[in-house]
Amino acid sequence: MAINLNKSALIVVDVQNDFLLGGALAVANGDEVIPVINQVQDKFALVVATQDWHPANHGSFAANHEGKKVGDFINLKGVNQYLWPIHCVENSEGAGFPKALQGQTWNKIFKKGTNPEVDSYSGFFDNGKIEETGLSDFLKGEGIEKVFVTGLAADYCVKFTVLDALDLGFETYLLTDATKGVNVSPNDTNDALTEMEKKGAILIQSNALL
Ligand code: VGL
Ligand code: ZN
Repeated sequence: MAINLNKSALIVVDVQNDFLLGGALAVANGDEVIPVINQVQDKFALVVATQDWHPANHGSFAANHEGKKVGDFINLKGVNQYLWPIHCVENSEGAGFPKALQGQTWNKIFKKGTNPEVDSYSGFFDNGKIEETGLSDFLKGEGIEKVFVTGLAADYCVKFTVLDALDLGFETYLLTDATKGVNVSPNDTNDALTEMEKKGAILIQSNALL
């Protein structure tokens, strides 16, 4: 079964050093997505990436809240916010893309999480749905109707990117072998896959595109 990639874009979510082996918020086996993305991206006329890009004073960092530790929750401007270790600080090595990931041909990179007062899991909107990153308008302006989502983390930024893509009217695919989850709780990635599928995402393996 060949999937028609006309009017399709690949979205590479947050494949950044801090989410990879040795990084500040390493996703178990996260590095395994790199060769899969490198291989599959050649099939797409349009490839975009998102980049978690936080100022040092970002409200999602436990270290920025006295008496709080990683894994605690706070109310951040009305949004229940899980507190993370310091990660993907703007212009840091950890916020960069790994050398092994071939990003030379990407059409555009969308930074997110730049506002210290709100986190931004989705590549489309912040978690308060106040501001857009510009990704939706860019894709629609390019005539894109289908998106294929890859990257990290399956249970956070990938999940919310997929759910928003569906809300925005894109036919949305998740490449299951091109994503890995954080699993703050052991079943989070499985639950995320189920939630995405229930909402209408089509789960495929990358070899369906090769
Ligand atoms: C992410 C937690 C915090 C992600 C970003 O890219 O999934 N997760 N910031
Ligand atoms: Zn982040």
